[in-house]
Amino acid sequence: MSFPSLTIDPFDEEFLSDPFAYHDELREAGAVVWLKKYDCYAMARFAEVQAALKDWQTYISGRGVGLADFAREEPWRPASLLLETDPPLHDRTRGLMNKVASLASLRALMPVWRTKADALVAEVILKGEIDAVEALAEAFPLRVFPELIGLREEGLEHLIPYGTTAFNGFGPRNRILEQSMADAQEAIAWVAESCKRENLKSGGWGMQVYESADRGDCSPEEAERLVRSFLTAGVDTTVNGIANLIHAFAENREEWAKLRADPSLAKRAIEESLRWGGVVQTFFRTTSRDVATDGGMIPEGSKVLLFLAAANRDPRKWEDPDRFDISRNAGGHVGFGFGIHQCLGQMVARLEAEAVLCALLAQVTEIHATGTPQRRLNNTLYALAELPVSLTPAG
Ligand code: OVM
Repeated sequence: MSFPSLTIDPFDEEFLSDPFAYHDELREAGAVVWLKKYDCYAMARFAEVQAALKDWQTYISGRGVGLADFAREEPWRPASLLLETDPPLHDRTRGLMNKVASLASLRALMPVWRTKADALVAEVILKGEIDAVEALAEAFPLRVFPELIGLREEGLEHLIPYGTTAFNGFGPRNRILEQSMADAQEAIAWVAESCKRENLKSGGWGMQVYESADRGDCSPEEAERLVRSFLTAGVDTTVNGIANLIHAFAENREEWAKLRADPSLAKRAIEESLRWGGVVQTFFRTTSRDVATDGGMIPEGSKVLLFLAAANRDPRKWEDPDRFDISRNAGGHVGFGFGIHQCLGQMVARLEAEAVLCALLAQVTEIHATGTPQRRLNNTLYALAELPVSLTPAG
């Protein structure tokens, strides 16, 4: 074994509670390292992570993007037709989903989302001290996303627990995964039902996937599985993205003042929060061949853990990387991944964040922490359980 071998467990509770404390060690150890505990390779530097994400022929997704190798073990649910596939199948499914999840259909919704965010912030601001996770980060996506997809109203409380479990599912079968699986049985059944055509409203993105199937782009069975991708990837991610954004400003009050002085920085601020926050910490790939690297050879069929969040704070790429600085151009971060699998819903995520941020800008002069933020440990997401803040009303 020619690669540096580390005993570090990126899925243990200590690591997951404060992953950034360990990223330096991973990046400094080498461009490619060996993780003894899981018999897998890992990359944490920006250049290598980005290159691996780009090289989808070598670093494939079809054997799963979690620790489990689908060539050796059954996935816990039927594989995603987007996330856990390679071309040519991936290109077909991604192509039809790109048309459904178009920027054009989102543009029309933006004024509606802005009005809803304004109303939510107006409600919340009256309460003084709040938990921003529940009051804003969870509440806002749940007010807009189900409608976007065209979900039935009953059972929406299952969306977050389902996403939580799916993201835990990319890690090892540790206590975190076992517990969330046990908790999510009802949510899993509800999501499966919700993906069926008869449970989707016309006009929503869900039904549009079935209409794409009607045109011959995919089978009805594939449509059902593709709708599941929206439900899996679309909620716990944006919830934590918004929580992270508020957290960033609560911890860096001078940045909030800077944004208030120049609201045209809002888009930059969101991008910077995506770089800095590390909401999606990691994804795996599997090597399709022996790969020669400077440090040695990675054999075919190896799992490689890519640390997106570590890449986004790599000092080789970013100046003063741990600083949340809304003046910086964070463009090119890999928080949404890179290459053919780059997040399909990234514009939904950005527009949700923008709606909330603009509502806060209009109504709030100061955001400050009133307690210690609590983490919710997840094998993939750097998630917040609780974010106590007080919002000072404007005027
Ligand atoms: C999916 C999917 C896509 C992206 C992320 C994700 C749980 C799932 O297609 O099901 O995370």
